[in-house]
Amino acid sequence: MKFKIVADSSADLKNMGEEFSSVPLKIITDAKEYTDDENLNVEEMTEFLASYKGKSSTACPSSEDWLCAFKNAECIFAITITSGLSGSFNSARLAKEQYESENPGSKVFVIDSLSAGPELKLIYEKLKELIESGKDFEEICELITEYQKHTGLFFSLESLKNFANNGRVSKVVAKIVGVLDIRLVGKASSEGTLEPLYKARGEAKAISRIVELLLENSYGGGKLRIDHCDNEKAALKLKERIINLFPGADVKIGETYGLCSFYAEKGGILIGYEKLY
Ligand code: X90
Repeated sequence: MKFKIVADSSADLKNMGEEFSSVPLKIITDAKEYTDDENLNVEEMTEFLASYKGKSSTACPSSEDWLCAFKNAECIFAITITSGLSGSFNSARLAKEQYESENPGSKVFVIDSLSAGPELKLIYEKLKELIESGKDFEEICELITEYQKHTGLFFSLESLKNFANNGRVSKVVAKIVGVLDIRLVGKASSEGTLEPLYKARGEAKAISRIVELLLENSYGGGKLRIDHCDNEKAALKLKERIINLFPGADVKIGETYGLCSFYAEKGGILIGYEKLY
């Protein structure tokens, strides 16, 4: 196989065909461990976690996990969840070193998404398009790096419990949501961390705020990908607002898989979008 795209499971991509592999992260509790692969029953996991009182955490893939996914390909693009919050990027980089030295002539380009969920989907789609257009490896590396400068991620979260319990946001920030119907609207910062922007009371306000943020951040009707955690209603509402503003916009709705469901929690929505500049 000449080209292969590999992404960790934070990309919410599964079963994308032979020239793609997803490398699972894990969701760990004292009682059960979940592997975020195509066999995971996300609904069962979220239900279990909702009533589970003990400790829970997540684990990134090892470099061996990445290595396994690279197998038999000559040119590989590996997309990771943000290095600002996870060790996945580091594991992928170690795997790249090993794969390239064990398979002379092979090339691996590791892409730190500085994001999660649907922004990785955009990177995946762009890579696929570039590969299909017949560009060579080096050219694709340059073009995808440029593309990443023109994509972003917003989110609306109803709870930050799992983020706080895992030391990935402060307890102070976590406390402002989860009460009185408050949602935290924010974005992936340039360092790939959670940047709180706005406290919205009620879903309608959160959606309006996201629309404003998109416009302020040069969204102009390009690709927009919404992944929701058990909240299709909000995703559809947001889609409708976008289509009203930009009738030709390419908007798609998907679901969060295991890892993003664990952190985004029930009701959370993640929005990856293309900027005009
Ligand atoms: O290595 C690990 O154990 C994984 C840690 C992942 C922590 C971040 C998960 C983010 C999931 C939630 C909202 C979007 C925030 C984006 C910030 C860059 C998605």
